[in-house]
Amino acid sequence: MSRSLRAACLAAILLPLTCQTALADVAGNSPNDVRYHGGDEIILQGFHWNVVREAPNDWYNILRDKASTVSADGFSAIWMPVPWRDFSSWSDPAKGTSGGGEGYFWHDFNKNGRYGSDAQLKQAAAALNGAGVKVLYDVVPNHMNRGYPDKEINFPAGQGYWRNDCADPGNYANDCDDGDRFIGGESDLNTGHPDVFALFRNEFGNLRGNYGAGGFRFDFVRGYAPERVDSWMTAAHDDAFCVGELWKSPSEYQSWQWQNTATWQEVIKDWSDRSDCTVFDFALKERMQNGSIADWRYGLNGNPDPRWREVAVTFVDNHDTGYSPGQNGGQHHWPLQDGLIRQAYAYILTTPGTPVVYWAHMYDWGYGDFIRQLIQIRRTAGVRADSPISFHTGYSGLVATISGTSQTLVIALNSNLGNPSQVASGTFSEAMNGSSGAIRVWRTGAGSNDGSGDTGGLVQVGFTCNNGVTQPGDSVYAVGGVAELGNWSPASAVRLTDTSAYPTWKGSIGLPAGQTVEWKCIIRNEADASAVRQWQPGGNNSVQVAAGASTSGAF
Ligand code: 7SA
Ligand code: CA
Ligand code: CA
Repeated sequence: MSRSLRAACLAAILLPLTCQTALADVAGNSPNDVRYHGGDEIILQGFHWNVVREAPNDWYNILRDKASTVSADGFSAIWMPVPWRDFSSWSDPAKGTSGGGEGYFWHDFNKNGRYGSDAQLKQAAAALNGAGVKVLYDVVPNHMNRGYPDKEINFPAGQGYWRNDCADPGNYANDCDDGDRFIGGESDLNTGHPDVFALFRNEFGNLRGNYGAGGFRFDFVRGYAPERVDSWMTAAHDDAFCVGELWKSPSEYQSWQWQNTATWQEVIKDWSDRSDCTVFDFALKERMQNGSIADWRYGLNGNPDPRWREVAVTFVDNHDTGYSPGQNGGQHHWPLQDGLIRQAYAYILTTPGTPVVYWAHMYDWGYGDFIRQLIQIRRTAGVRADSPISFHTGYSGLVATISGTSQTLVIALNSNLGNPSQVASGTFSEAMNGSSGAIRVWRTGAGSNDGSGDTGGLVQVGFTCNNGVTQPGDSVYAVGGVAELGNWSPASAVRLTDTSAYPTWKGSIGLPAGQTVEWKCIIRNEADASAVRQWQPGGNNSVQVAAGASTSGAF
């Protein structure tokens, strides 16, 4: 924000709306009518594999209480666990794995499962939606635990409801299933049967109407036709966000299927074309696993065509591929090597597609501050699912230029690139320099040396507010005289997230280097930004912004 506009904002202090820096949540489908909710989403995976064992029957309460933090961290949506109860329990002695109850082997749509009760789910969904975080439910229409005793869903055998009702289940062409089987196939539902189709259509409508669904994550989509998903979305929640999990390598397709000799990108893009949903970018995941960092450009989100980039949902790891706190370390079917996790988050959070952050990385394993900073860089630059991206070879590692709606970014990961002017024109300032130079991000625009005397670049400043005694639902925020502190508008103030020494509140906030910034502590309601309970008394706090600076105030 230029100095003149900043001055105008200060003068317009009584009209905070003119200085809102919070970005609106854009809705609507893509130009090809894919349900990507405006292409400006940043998603948190709101669970890991072991939460039903680490926090049995309490996970919905934890999500309810975490809602304002998830919002303050910059997420616009959360991928919720499967809401249907699953009392299964299994172990595979050969592989030394075990589990059950996570929702993927559900037995009916009753919501009183191992994540918490129906009422607690409603509370969590209300808190998240209230904090501006859309709720995306994981749904599993391919199969169910038909063997469970007192189910509320009963499809009798032999009437076409099940895959194996129609013909020889081994005969791919003649069974009641328009997709792959889940393991043996005896649990697979025939989603083409009108009653089965209606069962799920009605439940998706119920999740929308009564559980605040802002969209869905479709599980095991290899197991049923993509057209089925499009029909369900059209009938139950047409312009909501949807994403499909198509985790199936080309070599897993039959030799006579075109996918067998196609690329991972072509396989998942075809699924998106037929479902009109976004799709997890397993093309990028495969390159992260098997390629060099320069090869990450071959993910779907790096495709030269924006119509391809914009349907990618990028991720580093999830509850299947990655580790999880607790039993067996989770499933870790395809974990990214630790040494690339920061580079991978730097990549997906500064490039096109819709990024997803794994819960354990954000809140269990200490990557939170790093990811928060990257989310702020993405938001400030206005990077979208379809943003233009160009890759620069001739340097080691990965170097790319991304054109956001507000700023241009240059990223250099594990690279010997010296500075951005080698690959892009414009005046850049450093936005991030991490992992001993292995992760560098520069940007043009606000904060750069635009001749207004700003010396460009944001540095992290430690903020402390003492004696911040608050009521539930209220938090302590920092508000002050620069855009990064909301230009004195409480609605754009920055929530301090570290309450480990309550009633002392702490936080790290990026501020323009070289400036003297005035600010105050305030106590504000999290959900209602206009409800300011208390301003810090006395004069303003002041800080000279430089690397390692810190500043404090007290009520
Ligand atoms: O190997 C990793 C990769 O290495 C790379 O080098 C490879 C990649 O191709 C290669 O290039 O990826 C391969 O391996 C992946 C992981 O298995 C495969 C992928 O296709 C393949 O290429 O991914 C598949 O498996 C994932 C777990 C699925 C993918 O969609 C699927 O494509 N993920 C989602 C699906 C499910 C199931 O809903 C969830 O599974 C995931 O969390 C979700 O994200 O009577 C019933 C019955 C019998 O039918 C069975 O025979 C019997 O065994 C019961 C018993 N089944 C039990 C299972 O054996 C047991 O494992 C079942 C009741 O419980 C468990 O199943 C779990 C599953 O283990 C777990 O991951 C399931 C239900 O609780 O929940 C989860
Ligand atoms: Ca949106
Ligand atoms: Ca199936």
